[in-house]
Amino acid sequence: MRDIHVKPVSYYPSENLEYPMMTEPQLITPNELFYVRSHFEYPFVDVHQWSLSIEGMVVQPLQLTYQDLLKMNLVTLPATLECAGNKRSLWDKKAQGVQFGLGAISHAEWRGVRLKDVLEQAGISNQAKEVVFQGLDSGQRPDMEEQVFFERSLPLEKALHPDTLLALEMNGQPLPFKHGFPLRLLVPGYYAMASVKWLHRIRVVQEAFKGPFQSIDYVILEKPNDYPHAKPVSSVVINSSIASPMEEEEIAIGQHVICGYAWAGEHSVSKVEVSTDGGKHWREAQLLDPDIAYSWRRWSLDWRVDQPGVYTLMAKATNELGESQPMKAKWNSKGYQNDAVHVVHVHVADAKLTENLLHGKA
Ligand SMILES: Nc1nc2c(c(=O)[nH]1)N[C@H]1C(S)=C(S)[C@@H](COP(=O)(O)O)O[C@H]1N2
Ligand SMILES: [Mo]
Repeated sequence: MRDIHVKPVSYYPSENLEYPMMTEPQLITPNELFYVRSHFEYPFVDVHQWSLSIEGMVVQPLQLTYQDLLKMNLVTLPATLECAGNKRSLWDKKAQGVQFGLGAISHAEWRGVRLKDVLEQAGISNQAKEVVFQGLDSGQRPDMEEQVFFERSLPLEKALHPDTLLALEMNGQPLPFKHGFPLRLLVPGYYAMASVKWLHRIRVVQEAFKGPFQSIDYVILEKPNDYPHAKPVSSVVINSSIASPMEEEEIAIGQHVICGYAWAGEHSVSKVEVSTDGGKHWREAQLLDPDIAYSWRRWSLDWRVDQPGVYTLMAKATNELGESQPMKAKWNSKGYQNDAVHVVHVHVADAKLTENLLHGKA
C-alpha cells in the first residue's frame, strides 16, 4: 500500500446539496437526489438510545421510542420541500447565504404520525402558545458565543393541523440519515426550515420562541440588520422554475420543449404561462401533474424556433387565489423567497451550427 499522508480534517463542514434540475423532470424526487440543507455537522444518532420527548406546557409529559411511534396510526402525505434560500444566486443584487441555484427544492411522499395525535396524547395546557422543535444537531454560529441546537417553533394552529407530521419514512424507505433519521417534522406548505430533522425534543411553550434560527435567520429584512421590522418566513409563495432549456444553453433551430416545475405552498398552482420573447407575449403551458395538495406540478410547452439568435424565456405561475409571480422579487438582505418570474437566455444556433449540434459535433 502506498504511504499517503492525509491531513486530518478538524472540522466537518455542514453539507448542502442541490437537486440536479437538469435531470429528466420527475414528480417524485428519488431519495438519493433529494436536496440537502444542513446547518451543522451531522449529529451522532443511535436509534436504540434515541427517544422523542414531549414536555413543557402539557398535562402529561411523554417519552416515545422509535417502536412506540411505529405502532401509532401512520398516514402518508406527498409534499414538496423548498428551502427559503432557493434561487438565492439569481438575485440581481447579491444576498448573504448559501448561493443556491434552482435546486434547493424536491418532492417526496412522507409517512408518519400526525403531530396532533402526539400533542393530544400529552394534553396541551390552556396557556400554550407555540411548540418548539429541537434537532439533535448543534454547533457554533459565527454570531453567537454559545453552542446552539437547530431549533424552530410553530404556532399552535399549524402544529395541530392534521397534515403536520412526525415523518418516519420518505418514499417508502426509513428516513435517510441526511434527511433526519430517525424522525423529522414535516410542515407541508411552509418553507423547509420549519421541517426540523433529527427531531428528539418537543416543547410546548407559552411565549414566542426567539432562537437564532427563528429570529436572526429566516426573517425578511428589507434593510440589513433591520431586526425591529423583521417579518418571519413561513408559507411558501407561488413560484416556478424552467428546468430545460438551461441558462445560456445553445440549442438547434427547430422543435423544442420548454419544461419545468411550479409550486404554491398551501395553495394550488392554477396555471403557468411562458414567454419566449422576453415577456411581450405569453402562452399557457400544459400542466403535466394533477393538482395534489402541497405538491409541485411539472409543466411543458412546445416551442418551434426558426431564427437564430438569443431568446429570453420566462415562466410565470399563478395560484388559485389569482396571485402570480412578480417580474421582480422584493429584495431582502438574506435573500429569502426569490419568487421572481424565472428568466432563461438561450442561444439558438445558425443553420451551420444547428447541423453540428444535431450531429453531436458541437
Ligand atoms: N435539525 C435540522 N433540521 C433542519 C435543518 C438543519 O440544519 N438541522 N435545516 C432546515 C432547512 S433550512 C431546510 S431547507 C431543510 C432541508 O431538508 P433536507 O435536507 O431534507 O432537504 O431542513 C430543515 N431542517
Ligand atoms: Mo432552508
